[in-house]
Amino acid sequence: MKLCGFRISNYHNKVRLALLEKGIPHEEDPSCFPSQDAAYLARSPMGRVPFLETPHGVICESQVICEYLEEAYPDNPLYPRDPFARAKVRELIQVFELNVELVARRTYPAAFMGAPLSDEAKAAIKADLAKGVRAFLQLAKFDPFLAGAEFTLADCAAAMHFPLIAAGTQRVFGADIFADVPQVAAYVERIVQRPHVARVLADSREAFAQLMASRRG
Ligand SMILES: N[C@@H](CCC(=O)N[C@@H](CS)C(=O)NCC(=O)O)C(=O)O
Repeated sequence: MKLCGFRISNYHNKVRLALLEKGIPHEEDPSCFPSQDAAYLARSPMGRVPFLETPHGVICESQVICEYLEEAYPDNPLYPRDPFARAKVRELIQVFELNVELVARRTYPAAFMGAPLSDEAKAAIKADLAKGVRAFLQLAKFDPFLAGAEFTLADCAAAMHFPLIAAGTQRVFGADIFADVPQVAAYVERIVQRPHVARVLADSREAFAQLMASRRG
């Protein structure tokens, strides 16, 4: 089993964290970067990271990969047993990723690569984010984990997405979109106490610093 991607990617890190939390032996190829080359597209049809090489073939899409891991490796579960509770965790992940992370993602080229972003585009992102954040906060429990009493895949996703969303929106709007939500700051402080979360985030920061240094050089 090989996780292919790069450690700056929050979606790569979400899967890496799930692998570590579940204790699944794996290799990592942290040198795969998004590409539209035919050879890369054969492994990752949208040319994105992450993808997982398994003995049976390749799987892309972080959530699908995590669902596969959960089914193929039932030990150390990252979903509750009860079907309704499982659905609520999936709902939380999907609402967060589709309506918050994917919307905040529209700030990343401007925030991290100096790309232009018009005032109209900024206003549209802000309006879409307001809807997504409201929906997400309606569902999130923070008690103490995102979906309630147990650490779940929702935490694997959120623990990796929050820092990037914070950095992107801070740089583009001058304030983290969650700045006025104290439950989020408290949650982030709490979740980094978990050794695997701390390790994956530290590796991500190191990879980001290396990328910046290589660009300067
Ligand atoms: N829905 C995908 C999103 C993955 C994604 O957006 N990956 C980014 C890096 S964090 C990427 O490869 N971007 C390049 C592109 O979209 O062409 C997943 O969950 O795996």
